[in-house]
Amino acid sequence: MIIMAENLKLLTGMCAYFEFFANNNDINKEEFSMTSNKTVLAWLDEMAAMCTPEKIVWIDGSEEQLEALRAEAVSTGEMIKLNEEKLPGCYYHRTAENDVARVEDRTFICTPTKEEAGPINNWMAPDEMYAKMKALYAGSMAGRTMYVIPYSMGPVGSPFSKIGIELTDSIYVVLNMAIMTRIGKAVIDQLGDTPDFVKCLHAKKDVNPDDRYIVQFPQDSTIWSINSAYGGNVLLGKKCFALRIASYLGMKEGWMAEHMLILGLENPQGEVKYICAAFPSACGKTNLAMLIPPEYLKSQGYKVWTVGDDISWLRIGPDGRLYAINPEAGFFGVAPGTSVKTNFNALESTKKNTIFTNVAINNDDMTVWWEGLDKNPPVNATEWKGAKVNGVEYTAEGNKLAHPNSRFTAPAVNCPCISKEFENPAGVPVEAIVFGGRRAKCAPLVYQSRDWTHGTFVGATMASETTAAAAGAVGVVRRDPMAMKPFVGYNMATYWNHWLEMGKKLGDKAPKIFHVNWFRKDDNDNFMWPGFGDNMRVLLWILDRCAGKVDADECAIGYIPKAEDIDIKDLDMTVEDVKALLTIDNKVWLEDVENIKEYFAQFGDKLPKEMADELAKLEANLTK
Ligand code: GTP
Ligand code: SPV
Ligand code: MN
Repeated sequence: MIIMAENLKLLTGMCAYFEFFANNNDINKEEFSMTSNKTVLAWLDEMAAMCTPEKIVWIDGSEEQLEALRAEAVSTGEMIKLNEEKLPGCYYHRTAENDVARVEDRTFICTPTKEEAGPINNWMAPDEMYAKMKALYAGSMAGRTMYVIPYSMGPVGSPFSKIGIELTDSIYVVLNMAIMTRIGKAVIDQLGDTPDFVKCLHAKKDVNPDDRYIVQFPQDSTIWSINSAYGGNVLLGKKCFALRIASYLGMKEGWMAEHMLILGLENPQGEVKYICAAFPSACGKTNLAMLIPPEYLKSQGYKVWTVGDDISWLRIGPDGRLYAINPEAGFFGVAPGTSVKTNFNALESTKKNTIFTNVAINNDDMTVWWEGLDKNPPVNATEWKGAKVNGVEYTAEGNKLAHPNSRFTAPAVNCPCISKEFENPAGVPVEAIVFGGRRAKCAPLVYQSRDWTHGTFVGATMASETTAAAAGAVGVVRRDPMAMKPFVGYNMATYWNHWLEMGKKLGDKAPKIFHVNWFRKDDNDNFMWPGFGDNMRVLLWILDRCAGKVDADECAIGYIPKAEDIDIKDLDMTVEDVKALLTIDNKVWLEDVENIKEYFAQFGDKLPKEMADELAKLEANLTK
């Protein structure tokens, strides 16, 4: 066995592989593993005995090892190397046609009781789910390699950070995790001998959608995923850990894990204020986080710095204020709609060391294309499902070359506007929290909540049209509290209560809470607000409110800007247009109130009294 191991080391170019063969008791496992942590090794043994991989490879995070894996993935066709001059270090990956988005109907929160998971999560008793999944995992990695990825969510060693270990049989997952998280030897060394890590198991198996399960066991800090090879279903550090498991840990430990971007807005005096914003999937977090201000503001010296584009972990700092870190190290961003004009910084971030999933390939020069990149689809194209087509004719017929949820996985360090606080282990102080969604009608461009409790209600009653980020119908309005509907790891009503508790601890140091809607439409179905970089105009109003620099009108739903306080300089808009964006149609809002009543009813007596009181207040205000 030792000889075989030696050969393998040679084969992999003498790189720092740490490996041992499963089911092989005659070798000293510790010698080939990166740790002597007994909890880790016992768990690894148990998982290997169940999945029976041919071999086990520890991921040490070295560039040599990752490069060898890229070469292997290219040799098997799992990834395609893109143009090294135009897109250095970039690769293409295509997933199965039935495996292109998160699967919410197959995602489970397995708490001991159904009540702990709450009415809007799928639930099964842990024992039952473990038994069901063990049968699926049995022998699932036969003839394959199990990779062991130690990873840290948050800077290694930060008091905010948490460690996970993902076992996976997919090189695509390893390479994505290497971009999205901090991985390797430094992480396992940080873990030391403690049992304090999240146990993550992923087997690609045969990507059979009927046996696909994405399962969180919050009480066991365990995540099991099987029969998918797509993004959020399998990059277990992301939604599964950093939101579902972490939201549960946060509730227990007094902090928060939220589906929020973090941006720093710098004014011409060089002061930077930080804003967190929660929008549902594919509703503009990456875009807002990397915003480029309109020309006239840019020339005055306004800038936006990106701390995070998807997830925030928030803790109360020594000064009593709320501090945020981005637990991730990369962006798993929506490709369609990303262009030089809409999101220059995101596009720049994808120019090197990026993995593209389910976009189209331009075969002439081995670069990538997606709808909205520019108006020139490649003639000699391969569409996302793998067929060679004339891209001009194909798109002219109304077909899409890239999947609507096609994505790029790009290292955060590539981003031209990455914040200098990105690695700060203490995080950044949060001035404002912004909720938002896609609402064609109803929600105004922006409004401010009266206080933290009302702000919690505003978050709890968020609704948005569904997008291609999750499998299922697109464009259907659904309630998505705090943009956490698919990501809360316990009872949503208990989660609202946790928000209220955090508010009590923060007291008058609590960030101010706002709601925005970039997606309001006129009667001709056109967006009424230009969006993208011009969203800066709304952010400035928000920060002025936080600083007490601008008045507002109190109305039924909270504080609304005076129309002339939203700066429309250089825009093809009038104050009347802004007024239209700020109108509140009581009839539409009262319909929403009825819907919220029904929605709240399912939480029974778990619903915090404050939420019921706020709803009654809203209804009274609207009927006054
Ligand atoms: P996830 O990664 O799924 O969490 O998505 P996200 O919230 O980061 O959304 P993203 O910024 O990737 O935007 C999703 C889609 O919304 C893209 O097609 C964008 O072009 C579009 N979008 C973003 N911001 C705006 C805006 O201000 N106005 C309009 N009309 N569209 C926007
Ligand atoms: C989202 O859907 O909110 C995403 C993409 O950020 S995924 O990682 O697939 O969840
Ligand atoms: Mn997201």
